[in-house]
Amino acid sequence: MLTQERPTTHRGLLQWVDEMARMCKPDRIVWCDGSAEEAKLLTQQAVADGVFETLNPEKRPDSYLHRSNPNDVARVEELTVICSPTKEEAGPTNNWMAPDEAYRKLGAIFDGSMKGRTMYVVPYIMGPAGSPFTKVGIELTDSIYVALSMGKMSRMGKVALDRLGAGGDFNKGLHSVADCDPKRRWICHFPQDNTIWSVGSGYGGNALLGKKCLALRIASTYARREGWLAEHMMILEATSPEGERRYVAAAFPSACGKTNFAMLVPPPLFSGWKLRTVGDDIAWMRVGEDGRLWAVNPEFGYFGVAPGTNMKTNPNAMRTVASNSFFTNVALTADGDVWWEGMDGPIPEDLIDWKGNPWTPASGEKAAHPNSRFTTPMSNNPVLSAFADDPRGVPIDAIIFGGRRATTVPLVLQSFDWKHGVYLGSTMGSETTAAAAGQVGVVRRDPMAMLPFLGYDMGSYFQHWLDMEARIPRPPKIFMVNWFRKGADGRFLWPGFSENMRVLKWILDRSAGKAGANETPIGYTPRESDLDLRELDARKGDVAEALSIDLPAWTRELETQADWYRSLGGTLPASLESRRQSLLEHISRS
Ligand code: OXD
Ligand code: MN
Repeated sequence: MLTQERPTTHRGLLQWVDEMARMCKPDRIVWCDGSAEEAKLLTQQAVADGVFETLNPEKRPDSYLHRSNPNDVARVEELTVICSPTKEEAGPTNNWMAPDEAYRKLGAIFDGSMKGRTMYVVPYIMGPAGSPFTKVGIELTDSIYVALSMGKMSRMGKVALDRLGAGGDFNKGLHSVADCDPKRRWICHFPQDNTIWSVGSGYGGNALLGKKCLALRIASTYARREGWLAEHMMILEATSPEGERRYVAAAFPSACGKTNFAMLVPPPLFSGWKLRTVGDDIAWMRVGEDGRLWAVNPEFGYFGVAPGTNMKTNPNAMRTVASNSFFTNVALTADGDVWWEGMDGPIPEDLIDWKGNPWTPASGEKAAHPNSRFTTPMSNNPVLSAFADDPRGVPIDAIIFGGRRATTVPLVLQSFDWKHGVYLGSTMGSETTAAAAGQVGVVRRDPMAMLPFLGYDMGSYFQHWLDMEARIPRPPKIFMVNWFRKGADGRFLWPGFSENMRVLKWILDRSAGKAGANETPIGYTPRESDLDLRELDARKGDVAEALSIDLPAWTRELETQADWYRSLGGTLPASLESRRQSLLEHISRS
């Protein structure tokens, strides 16, 4: 129920809400309890305010379209800042601002920013209720869209205040869209204060503070201190026809098909396999009493990229968003449904584009913004793992790092050991998608897919990964995959999507010490005969090429990695640089 009563006796929380309200000066303060009744009332309010447009209930029940300010459609890495006490703690890959200066600068923007508006107090937990992994956050926001989205993306309301009790620790998140001016937009993190201040943007990645801000940037600093891992990884459950249940966690940079992999549908040959999603974006991993690495998905919903999602690339996502979902910056059909580029079937007539204007294919622009999104609770997912909500998490057998590389990186590679796996993760990269077919694109290094999401110094993060080895008596095996390798003519060598099951099976078998491999100077790769390629629709020679190791290309790759390592400064672990050098020597001897 919408209430102005204060449903907690936590003095620190009450004082902080008062203090922030004195600064932001909202007309009203509403404490969210996370009930279905409250979501209904807030949704009605959002429709009345024009924040949401109701979609056709016959086509898309219980679903709404939101159009953002056109200047506010994505994460803003250049305005995302780690405000640790020293610049060295933030490291060379993060923007840094002195904490005092950041509080002063953003305080001036927050001052009076909520006049005439409601401040929603949104208590939430990241992690399953009752789990030792779980962290509490409170987000104060003047955006009804954010308050409602937090109810889909996190376990929100009473459950969090119950967990917090009268004196527990919580993340203090303050958010205001303010005047949505890109010149007055900042996303600042204060790890030492367990605080996030985000102003000037309503976009999910900037404004749903539980996700990238808390579950990755702030949590990564806790993870380092407390000896666990907070990672930009999906978690997938795979049960074999014999009933053996295994788990993998996989990191891919944004827009490399992570959500698709998390909802993979096996091809007909593998129909005896059951694949289930535990998480699609974030994994928190701790060492369990059995010495294995156990993971939870701290989130409760998916905030996925809509364009390109269809019944071939991700049928389970299409089923997930069939109802009870929010859509941001997609196109609207004449009959009140949503549409985006890449959706199945012909392009509907009379579309309204993401900015609210009539659209035809001749318009010369995309109807849906390329970063348009769906927001949907994980309970909608028809292939949700029965263990997605398990407070203990799930035991991870394999960690997978993936990127988008037209050349050099083979379809799959297994590291020699944990340290070599950390080395692979630390150098992973993706080619810019603008790269012309067949040409070597510009590689952006995105270690462990964490470049935009790490809350501290990158070299120290690599050291933390190396240190974890001694803490995990039964560590997962580490792999690298590349679904995107191309032949000389620019064609993809591997069909991808469902067929990635074949690679997953090899990874699971290798983790269990079962499948064969070829030992190359840069790691283990399957021979064609080690993969189950029956019924695969691929041109002769393509798979062999996708698996091949091009040693001159690897020599160039290892040489360019030197620049990346040098850019990280003095905290880069020496063992990683010596591993790079020894791999180069290994190649030159082979
Ligand atoms: C995301 C991202 O939204 O990685 O998950 O950008
Ligand atoms: Mn992500």
